[in-house]
Amino acid sequence: MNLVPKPAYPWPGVIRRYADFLPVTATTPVVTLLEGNTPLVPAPGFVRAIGGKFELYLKYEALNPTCSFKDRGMTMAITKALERGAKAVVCASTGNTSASAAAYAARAGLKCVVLLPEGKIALGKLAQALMYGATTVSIRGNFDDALRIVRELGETGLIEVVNSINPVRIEGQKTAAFEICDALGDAPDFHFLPVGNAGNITAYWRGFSEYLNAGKADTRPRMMGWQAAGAAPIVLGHPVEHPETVATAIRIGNPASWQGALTAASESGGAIRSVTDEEILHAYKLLARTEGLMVEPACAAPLAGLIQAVRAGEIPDGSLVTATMTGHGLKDPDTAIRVAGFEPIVTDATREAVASAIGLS
Ligand code: AN7
Repeated sequence: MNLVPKPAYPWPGVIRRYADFLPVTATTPVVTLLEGNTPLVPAPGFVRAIGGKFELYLKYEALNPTCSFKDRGMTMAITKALERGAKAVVCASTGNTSASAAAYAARAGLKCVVLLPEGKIALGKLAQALMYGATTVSIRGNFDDALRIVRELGETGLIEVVNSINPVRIEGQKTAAFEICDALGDAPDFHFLPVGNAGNITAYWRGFSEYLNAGKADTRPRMMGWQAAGAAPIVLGHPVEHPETVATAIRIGNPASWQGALTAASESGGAIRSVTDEEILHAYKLLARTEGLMVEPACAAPLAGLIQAVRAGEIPDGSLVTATMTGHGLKDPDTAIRVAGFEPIVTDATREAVASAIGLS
């Protein structure tokens, strides 16, 4: 297979890096923004702050080209759409999928249509969809309504769906699990991540499983998936008609990959659980202040979950724990400014005034 990276690009993007594990051939027209290869950042300060005695590494997916993990799946979805000769793609989104689809479609020269729940999209994500030139439709409904409409549009055969109901999205996203194993030398003991439409937990479990089968890891982690309490259909065991949470990314009441999440949890000896918005916002701020990492609120769900698990004595001392930080904190500046807890101090433009304001005089 002639998928060898050009020397000018030390990191070739996830399709070329993991081609042996993906449904591509030498002639596949790869559309990439060189996504993947995101840092696995140690978080000892956060662990200390929550009273744990284990190692925690955060897969900081915020550093993908559109600042979320969606780019791993979208490089595959847009590549395969182009390979099949599609002219237009469509997705429903709580924000990050639309940002990613819009960017990769722009790069491929495809038309992109995104359906968003009106008023429930973080500001940065909306800015991305508009800037990349996607036809942006705000529907008077939630993500689940948007996904239903997208499925119906896809059935016309005139437009290609790039939500994670498109199986190649999951294929691309599993590469994050490969990278974690490559970085650590084996799989972790536990992996924590947020659950919305449940595509990512399905993808990680597939990735960890394929690496085990390929002899590239000796174990698989317990998969610990976290929903927001107001949008926790998998935990409750039934769809939620009106999901609500501050973590708008995971404001989803009827996840498409519901079964995949249940399989990941049960086969791995893990669990799908929920955390309240209050717990989410606490962990959101704690991470920023103990580690200098700003993530979007959805990423704080697994961190809040980790706090719960530590309190319950479920994380043995010395464990190796990883967690996916799925999206960048700058995507949702409104929430950050609203919950930060303080505002800029306004002073006259003199040394004396500033010194007095900061308590130096
Ligand atoms: C930051 O963009 O569903 O469980 O339409 O943006 O795989 O859905 C986003 C989901 C976690 C949940 N963290 O992942 C969308 C969308 C962030 C997210 C999730 C999302 P899945």
